[in-house]
Amino acid sequence: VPADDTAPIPRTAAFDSSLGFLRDGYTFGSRRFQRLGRDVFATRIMLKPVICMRGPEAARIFYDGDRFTRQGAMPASVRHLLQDDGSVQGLDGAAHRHRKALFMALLTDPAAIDRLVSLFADEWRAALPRWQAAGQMVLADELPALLTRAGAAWAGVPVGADQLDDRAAELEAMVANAGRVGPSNWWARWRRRRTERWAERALARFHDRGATPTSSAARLADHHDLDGRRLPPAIAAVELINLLRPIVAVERYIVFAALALHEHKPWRARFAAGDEADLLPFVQEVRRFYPFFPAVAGRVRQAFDWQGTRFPLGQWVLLDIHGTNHHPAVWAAPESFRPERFRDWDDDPYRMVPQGAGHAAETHRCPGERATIALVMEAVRLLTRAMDWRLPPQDLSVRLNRMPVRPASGLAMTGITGRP
Ligand code: MYR
Repeated sequence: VPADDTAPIPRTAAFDSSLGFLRDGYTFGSRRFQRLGRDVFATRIMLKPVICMRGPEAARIFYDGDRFTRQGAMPASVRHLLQDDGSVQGLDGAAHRHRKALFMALLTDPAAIDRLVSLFADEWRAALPRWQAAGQMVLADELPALLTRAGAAWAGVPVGADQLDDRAAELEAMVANAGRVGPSNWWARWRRRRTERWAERALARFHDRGATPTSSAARLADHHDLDGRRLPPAIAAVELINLLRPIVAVERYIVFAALALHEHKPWRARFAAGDEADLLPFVQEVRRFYPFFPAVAGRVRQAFDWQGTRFPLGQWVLLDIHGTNHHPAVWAAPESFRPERFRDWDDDPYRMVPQGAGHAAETHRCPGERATIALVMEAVRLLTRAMDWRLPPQDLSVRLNRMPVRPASGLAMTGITGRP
């Protein structure tokens, strides 16, 4: 909590924090906010001056009012796997809102979410006999294929059995390598080109059919930008990947939800008994508590003053998302897993920011949060009511210096039996 938030922004003792960022990972910001006694500090990463901030007020400044652009804010290693040139994440202002409206329409319609969830549950139930026959499986290894098939069918570009493993591995590699640099990142980028070619071919089928587009892919193929033109095929392909890749990334929340069920057995028993009163609070707490996206980055496109400091044009800024979700002045006992805290949740869009802050239609906040929550809720139902399982001894550690991270073992489950 800032003692005097008009005093100049403190600097880290280190001239450059690149090594600290690699070493501390998700806790990079929190450690320094704590040490410096402010929710904002200045340092350098990769020798570039950066201002890091956390908390609801910082989230509001970062997300609202068109102050920031994502152009030039992320290193190429992240950008090419998660965003790519010409995609909705890189647009600003009116052009962004127009393209974003399509994503909002596709991802927030309750019927569309229900359809995605039921396709996912079908995939899960179809895999169950195989898991049961094997007596074991690694949850993190199984989920990408389930989510890829469900997501692709939902989007209207079904993936056949012959293509499923490749597409699932490519989409998962984009997520897994987003925070890495060097050969594994280049490999994921190289593989991504295959996904892009597949997506372009899949979308080409929708052109010039004359019918009203209904599926998400068809609507993407038919989308017109503000200039009145259809998206170039390469951009439409990137946007199709922007629908599918994050659906596969939900795997990470599902793995953490399973870990939470294992570590907090009373919740598992309650959901198994069919008591869903706290299912949404449980999933919200999974999204708050476990590490997913560490921080979002922006560059100032409209200079402003905040916290006694000028944020000049071009200034590089990191909003610490994980740190905001664990802010000790915002959350009681932030390091405890307590779904109860979300029972009377006021939906404050600047406090709970696992997928960004503010209002998704106007900002770069994720448009797929409701779909994410619905998928994780369904996964918890399946994990507690459709099957029995246990976690044999394994390495469940969550290494906070790996971004993104999941439990080291990926959650190896044994004793799998389906329930009627
Ligand atoms: C998506 O596919 O767009 C959704 C989420 C993917 C989560 C990946 C987390 C990446 C870590 C990036 C490090 C950024 C450092 C500022």
